[in-house]
Amino acid sequence: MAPNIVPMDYTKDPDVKLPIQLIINMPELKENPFKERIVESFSEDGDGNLSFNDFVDMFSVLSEMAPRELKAIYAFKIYDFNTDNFICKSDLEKTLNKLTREELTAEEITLVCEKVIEEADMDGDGKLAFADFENMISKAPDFLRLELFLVS
Ligand SMILES: [Ca+2]
Ligand SMILES: [Ca+2]
Repeated sequence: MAPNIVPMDYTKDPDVKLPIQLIINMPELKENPFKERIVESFSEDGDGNLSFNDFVDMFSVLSEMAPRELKAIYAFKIYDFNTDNFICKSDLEKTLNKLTREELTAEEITLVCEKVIEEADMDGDGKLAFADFENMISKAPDFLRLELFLVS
């Protein structure tokens, strides 16, 4: 997986971090509208730089072979733009804008978000906790298909 981008001595020095700018420009991620969020979600130090282990985790979750439950956990993190552990209306609007590559109008996005939250929000607090999110992806599995955006 992009061995040309990993420095030759990388595996010998596990403390080396791959900077986010390098990763989001990899051919596998370059066209992905969620690339910054994906990398940030796998970054243990939280600033978007990846250790070798983070890097390997990222590609295993993005692969088609990844277990559904693992994909769900990371999809939730990726779509939670403001990292408050809930997917609120503004997170969902950003997600839908990216998923639809900004082909919908602002009004259409708002309508879809309201409908999705209304249907998925089981405890009625107006935002989606992980359990609500699982409910949502059981109805709209496309939200889980992170590999859709991987350019191979
Ligand atoms: Ca959030
Ligand atoms: Ca809720």
